[in-house]
This record gives sequence, C-alpha cells and structure tokens, in this order.
Amino acid sequence: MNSIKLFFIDIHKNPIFLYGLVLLFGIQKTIAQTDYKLWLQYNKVANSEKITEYQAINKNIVTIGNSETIQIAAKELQNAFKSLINKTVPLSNKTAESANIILANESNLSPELLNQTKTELQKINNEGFVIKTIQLKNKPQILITSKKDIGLLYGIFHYLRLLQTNQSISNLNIIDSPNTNVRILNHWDNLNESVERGYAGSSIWNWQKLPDFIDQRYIDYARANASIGINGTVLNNVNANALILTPQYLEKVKALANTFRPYGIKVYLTARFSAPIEIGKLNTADPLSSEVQQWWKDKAKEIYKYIPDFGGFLVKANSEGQPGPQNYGRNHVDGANMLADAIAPFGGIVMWRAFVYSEHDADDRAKQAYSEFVPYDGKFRDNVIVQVKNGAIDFQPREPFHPLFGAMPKTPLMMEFQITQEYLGFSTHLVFLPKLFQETLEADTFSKGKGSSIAKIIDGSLDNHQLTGIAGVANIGSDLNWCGHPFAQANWYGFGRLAWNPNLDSKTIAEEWLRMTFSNDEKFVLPVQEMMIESREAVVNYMTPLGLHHIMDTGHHYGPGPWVSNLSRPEWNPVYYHKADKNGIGFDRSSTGSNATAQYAPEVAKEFNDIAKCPEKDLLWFHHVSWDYKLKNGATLWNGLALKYQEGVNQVASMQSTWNKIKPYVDEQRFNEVEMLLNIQQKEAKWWRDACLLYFQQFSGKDLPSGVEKPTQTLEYFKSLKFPFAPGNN
Ligand code: GCV
Repeated sequence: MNSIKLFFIDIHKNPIFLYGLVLLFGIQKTIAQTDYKLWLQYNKVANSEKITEYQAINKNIVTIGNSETIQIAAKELQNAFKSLINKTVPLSNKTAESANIILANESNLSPELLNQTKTELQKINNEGFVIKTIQLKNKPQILITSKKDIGLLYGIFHYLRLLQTNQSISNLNIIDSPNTNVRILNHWDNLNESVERGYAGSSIWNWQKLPDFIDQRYIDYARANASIGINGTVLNNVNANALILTPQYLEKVKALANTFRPYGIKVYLTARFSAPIEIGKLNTADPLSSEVQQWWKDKAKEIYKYIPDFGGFLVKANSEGQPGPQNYGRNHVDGANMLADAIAPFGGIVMWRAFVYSEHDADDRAKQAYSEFVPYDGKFRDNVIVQVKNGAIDFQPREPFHPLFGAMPKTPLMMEFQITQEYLGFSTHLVFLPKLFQETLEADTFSKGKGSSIAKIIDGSLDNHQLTGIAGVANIGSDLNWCGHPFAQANWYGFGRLAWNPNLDSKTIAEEWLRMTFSNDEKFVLPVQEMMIESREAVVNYMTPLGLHHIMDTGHHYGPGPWVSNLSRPEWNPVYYHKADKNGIGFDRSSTGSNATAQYAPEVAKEFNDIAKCPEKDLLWFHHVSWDYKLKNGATLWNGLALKYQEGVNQVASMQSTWNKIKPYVDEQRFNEVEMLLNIQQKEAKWWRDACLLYFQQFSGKDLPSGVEKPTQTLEYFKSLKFPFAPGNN
C-alpha cells in the first residue's frame, strides 16, 4: 500500500518523473504493438536495391470498382508501402502516366487489360487471383485481377508478401487459387468469454459489448485471416450453448459477420443438438420428429434474416456428453441430414464432427470413430461434410493419420487440426505445428493405390468432391500478442497457408513467416527456421517418443501424468494408452491386439501391423514391445526410449543456444519473451523426461543408460504436483 501511495505522490510532485513515465509507457505501447502486428509488420526494406526496385514499380495505385473489399485492399497497399518502402503512393481510379499497380476484377477490366490476362483468368477459381506484369502505354504495370473482389484482397496480400520477403517483382505472372473451399478457424470460445483449451487469455469476442461496440481487434483479426486466405470462423465452442441461437445473441453475431464480410470471412456457429428443448420449449430434439425439423427450419430462416451469408453449423454430437441424435435412438446421418435440410435452402453447410468414442464401447478408443462412421459413407446430404481430427485419439504430439481418411470415399471429409497447444505444452512451448500438419497431409492412405495422400482427400481431388475444407482449432485470445507465445503466431499463419494449399512445405512457411515477422537477414532466418522445424520432433521426444500418447496429466493435460489410473472412464486414463508392465510398453493395436491396424488400407495395415516394418516413430502406438526389443540403431527399447527423452531435452537446449545467437536481429521485447519461454520449456522438458522415465523404470527395472541425466527429484515428488488452475480447462 505504501509503495502505491508513494508512486502517486511522486507522479504528482515530480513532472520530470511523470514525463519519464509517459515516455516509458509510450515506448512500451509501441513495442507491444510489434507483437500485436503478427506477420503484417511491414518493416522497412533493408536492402537499398530492393527499395529502388519497389519504388520504381509502385508509383500509383489504381482501383477499378468500389466495393468495400477493394477499398480495404487499396488501403492495405498504401499503408504497407508507407512503411515498407517509405513512400506515400497515391490512390486513384484512373491509370496514370506513371507505373501503376492496378486492382480490378475481371468484370471491370478494359478490353485491353482483359486481353492481357484472359488465359490466366481461366485458370483460377472464384477466390483466386492473377498478378501479372503487363505493358500499358508502353510502361510496365502490375495488374492484380480476379473473378471476385475477394481475390483482389488475397492478391494484394500475396503481392505484399513478395515485398516483405524481399523478392523480385519484375516480370510477375502469378496464378493462384485456394485448393479447398472452407478454410476455417474453430473457436472453442464460451459465452462467458473463457476459452476451452485456450492459452492466450480470454475470448476476443466481447459478447457484453456487442453488437454496438466493434472492437478494433475484430477488424485486425479479419485482416490477419484474410492475409492468409482463411474464409470462415466458427465463433463458439463445440461444447455448445444453445443461447447463441437466440435473437439476443444473433444480433451480436450479425455485427461480427458484418465486420468480417468485406474480408471474405463467413461466420458459422455450433449448433447444440438439444437447442429445440433448451431455447425452443419443445420436449424433444429427435431429428425424425416433424416438430423438431420445423423448429430447425424456422431457426435457419431466422438466422439468415440476420446474416444472409451465414456459413452454417458445426456440430459435436454424442461425444463427451454432448447431446445428439443417439439420445433418441437415431444416428449421425439422421442428425446431420436434418440440420442440412434446414439450412440447404439458404446455401449453408453442416460440418458434422467424427470425434466420437464411448465409455460403453469396450473396443479400443482409436477404432471407434471409424467403426461408427464408415457404415454411413454416402448417406449424408450434399451439404454435409464430416470433420475428422488428424489422428484417431486426440491431437497428440504425434499420431498416425486417422483411419477414416480414405475409408469414406463417397463422403466429403474435412480435416480438423488443433492450432492451440492442448497437448503440446500450451502457449509456453515453442512448437512449430505446420511440420505436424504437413506430416498428416502428406501421409499416403493408399485408398486408391499409391499416391492417395490425405491432401488429395481434403482438396477433393481424389474422390471428386466439390465441398472441401480444413479447420483449425484457434489459438487466439485476448493476449497482446494474440497467441500467448510469439512463435505460436506462426502456427496460426501456417495453418492458413496450408488450408489454402495443403501441399505447401512447412520449411517454406517457416521462412516466409520469419521474414515477415522478424527480419530478412539470412543470419537470422536460416538458424531460426531450422530451430522451428526441429521444434516439433523435440516436443515428441521429451513428451511422447516412439509412439507413446495421451500420457499427459488428466483434465488440464499440463505436464506428465503417466501414472494416472483412477478416472471413471478407462480411456481417460494414461495407463490405458501406454500399458507399461514388466514385459514391455505400448498399445497392441496389431492383429494380436485390438486390430486397429486393419482399419487402414492393406498396404498401410501391413506396415503398421508388423513390428519389424512399423515406423519406429509409431512403434508403441501399434505394438506392446518388450523392454529388451532391439531398435534399428541396436539399442534396447528401454535404452532407446530413455535416450529419446534425453534427446528432446537436448533439442530444447539447442533451441536456446540458437535463440541466444540471434539476439542482434530481434527487438529486445520479443527476444526477452522468447528467451524466458524457452527457459520454461527447458525446465518442463526435463520434468517430462524425469517423471516419465522414473515411472516407466518401475516396470522395466533397468538403469538409465549413459548419456541420460539423472533425475533430480523422486517419482513421488512428480506425482504430488497438482495444477487445479491450469488454464483452458473449463
Ligand atoms: C471441445 C478433447 C479436449 C476437449 C474438446 C474435445 C473435442 O477431448 O480435451 O476439451 O472439447 O477434445 O474436440 O471436442
């Protein structure tokens, strides 16, 4: 109390001190804004030749057409030029004598301009764009064109990325379109503004102030998403509250939809299956009841009055206690089709989640979604897409791909990735997730022979589907830097880039992001890019090496808890997943065990099923393996496991040393933030290693091999740690 008093007395009595404080807070604000600006930093281009090149070409911005979207695109260019090339570039609607950068969709192109881009325009879809250097009045011009104005916005962000990453902009001929149609964030945000599995503060949706108060964050959110091609957002948690569908909330949703619309972002909501009872006063939510069907039809009509371009519903049904059609003896098809029929007249879609498992089913949890959904293949309406998590359990540091991919060729399937790091150290650990996403997207399902990658299933090309999509559970919150960790921003960025093009390489994504967010200096970019790429394997190694999974402490999933065995549902207990005993460790999912391997195409099943052929990264996912089993490098399983844990810790140490070396290239605030976070990550990596090895050692009965540091605490100590207030667990 005294110190507070003193503080106020000093301020009032000492104007110099006051001035100092204002200055300090001013500086802090500017620094904080650096974090807030994400990858749209628009730092001044350091290379003078590049500045000259960029200044010469960007003399005048010409827009033909006057939609809000085109105005946003032009303003973005103007603002970016001001900081990137230190130039105020005038904006007009007529081509000038000087070099121009022209923004116009195809319907606004003059015959001359159309003639120069006709061929390219034929190659893009409704969200695509063309960026082409053309000649007009004998001067090189850059024409950014598209079918619809949203393509222009995507086009200018692509164009700016070239400048931000210091690439050449002469002789451009870029033709680009998204490979999927629904590129969407799933917010697990609750109406009380908490975020399930959120580690970056509270929800950015301020339901209390909406609809009248439009926070600048909403606009910046839309702008950031548009810059990476995200075109949809589910505003609320899949563990849904029906109130979101009431007029009081629909007014608020409408205000957000209006804000996002010019950025090409559609709003979607989760639909609580029991809403007809909870807010509709019906006494059933049975999807085959005509009363219920009519209720949803009326509700859809009402929603579309508020939001004419409403995207549709995301549904978690009969999963983890959520209500669904099975409550009435119906099935997923009945439920999904009922909602699909209600929303179809307005052009909406239903994203029906396949994340199901039941405590009443004694079968391996990893098999249950496949068993339940495969029989429904081809039975859903055309406007239903089934949303499948990347792996069969739940967003682990590593999972083999979900067997549903490739097993439902007659049904559009969309990918669900988790961007928020529920099982990967929250927002404290630096883990570059596009590496994980890429691993899944590249996986070959062999469903139509070799080359049947998940990317091809997701983009619809393998099974010829028109409705395609990719969802990411958002890591966005009210923290100043949006995501809780400066590098977690790269996961949002990378998700968007992969949703646009599931064939992108995560290394390229890391490089783009680093150049845009921090610096183009090679001495910075190369080592930090390597660190990001390595970070995914590091977390696998120090948490769940060799195919281990779901051994996090339960409930909040923070830290290790391989010993937990007392929860009511067997499949919520880590012991269910690792099955360590004196003979060995791992879940036998081969033909001698749960036979989950048989859910894959024969080529894949053969590999996973055979312990000698199974990739070691997935070994303990599919096999219960003896402690003395010889790994490919000759080490016994016990020694190999212990060394992997140690390797994870060493990898974090090397991330720390990389970060220390790049200090000269990063602003002080972000350098310090990452340094502190890496220190925590290092501590927690050791915690994981020590706790897991001490616990598993009880079963292996073997000493730690040389090269593995001795634990500094006892197993009892690790077991005694409790985190009742760990974030995200609400
Ligand atoms: C939204 C996991 C998470 C839950 C989440 C669920 C889901 O079980 O721990 O918080 O619920 O997945 O994806 O529905």
